[in-house]
Amino acid sequence: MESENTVPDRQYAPLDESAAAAYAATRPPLRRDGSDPGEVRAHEVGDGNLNLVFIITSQSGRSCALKQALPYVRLVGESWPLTIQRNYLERQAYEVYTTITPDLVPSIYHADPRQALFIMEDLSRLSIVRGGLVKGRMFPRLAEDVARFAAETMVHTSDFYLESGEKKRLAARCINPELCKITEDLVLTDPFHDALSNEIEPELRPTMETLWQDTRVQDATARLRYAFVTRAEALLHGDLHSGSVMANSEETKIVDAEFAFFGPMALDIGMFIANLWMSAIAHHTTRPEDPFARDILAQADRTWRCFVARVEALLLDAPVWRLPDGARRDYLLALARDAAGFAGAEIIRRTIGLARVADLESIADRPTRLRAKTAALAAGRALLRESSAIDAFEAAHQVVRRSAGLAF
Ligand code: SR1
Ligand code: MG
Repeated sequence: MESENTVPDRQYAPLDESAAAAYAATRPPLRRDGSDPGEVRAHEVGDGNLNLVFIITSQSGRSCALKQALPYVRLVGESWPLTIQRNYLERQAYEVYTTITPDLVPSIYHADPRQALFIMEDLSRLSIVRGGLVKGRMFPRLAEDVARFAAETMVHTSDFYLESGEKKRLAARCINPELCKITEDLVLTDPFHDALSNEIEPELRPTMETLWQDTRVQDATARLRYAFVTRAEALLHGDLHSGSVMANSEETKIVDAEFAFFGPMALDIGMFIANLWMSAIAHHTTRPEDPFARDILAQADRTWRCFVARVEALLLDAPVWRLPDGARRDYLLALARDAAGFAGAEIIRRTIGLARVADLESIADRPTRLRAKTAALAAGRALLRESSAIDAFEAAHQVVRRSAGLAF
């Protein structure tokens, strides 16, 4: 797994809280126009799988966040080295996003590639959406904002909006082999065979054994993996799940863009909707009488409708390459089918693979958790089996409702 990118620069050293505070005290936004920020404190809050994240506050009342890549996968430990260059790639992705959807990404104030860190806006006013959904909190702008982010950033970085050479040069700058390999393995390969990275509760093993022998599932995942590794269509976030979105009732920010790469356009939206579906399944299983599951399902539905409406409008207005009507219809149908397929793979992975979701894992009562995971696996499997034949994404919603037993 070692490559030259995983060997940190000699200047690189992971920061602790006091070093992070000292570092930020002399840089923007805490030190602005030479002003003294006073006493500066840092608190490490990173609860993701990969990085250090410090929230830094100053006596002068300013605050910011500092994100630094660790040279290994935090979730697993130093036995799994990982390029710290991902921090540079993440910041570069924000630079592109800022030109397209500035209101939906954090402001970046300072970057230091040799230390594999950047300082960005403090987003403490927002909550990580996954955590909110687990607690039954609704985010009223979520569907519209995530759909707008996915549609706008994807289409604006595609051959429909960028001149051919410009698009290829941008795609070359966004090459992200090590993080793409994580997704190839953990999302599109390992969950579909008896891999060591999977963690399968014993009662679910027969379900997984059946899924591994399902040739339609194997065909579908092979097609998705092929699309993932070969189709450099547009700049994607690459890891757009509910843990990569922060929101409150007025605002949404997309974070954790270190998996950004040029890939198949349906990936981001399919992944995000899959995470809403898992939330709906978890809530429906734990509290079938509570309308929250139905409301989340409606948000998933709305996310797709906003997304596809925006994509279609952008395509009709494309400055570089405007598809004729028939080709545009084919393109949108392929987008819906691929999104449903990627959603299926994401659901299986987040249920039994590495980095499983709190939506399901946090269900403390074991029989209830197993029922929720069984419903999720049924939904993921049905999506994979049926996605290539759906005639619209709405059919994928029905596949999930039917297979997971979401009876509303
Ligand atoms: C080894 S990294 C595991 C997961 O963490 C990230 O947030 C991505 O989702 C990745 O797949
Ligand atoms: Mg992440």
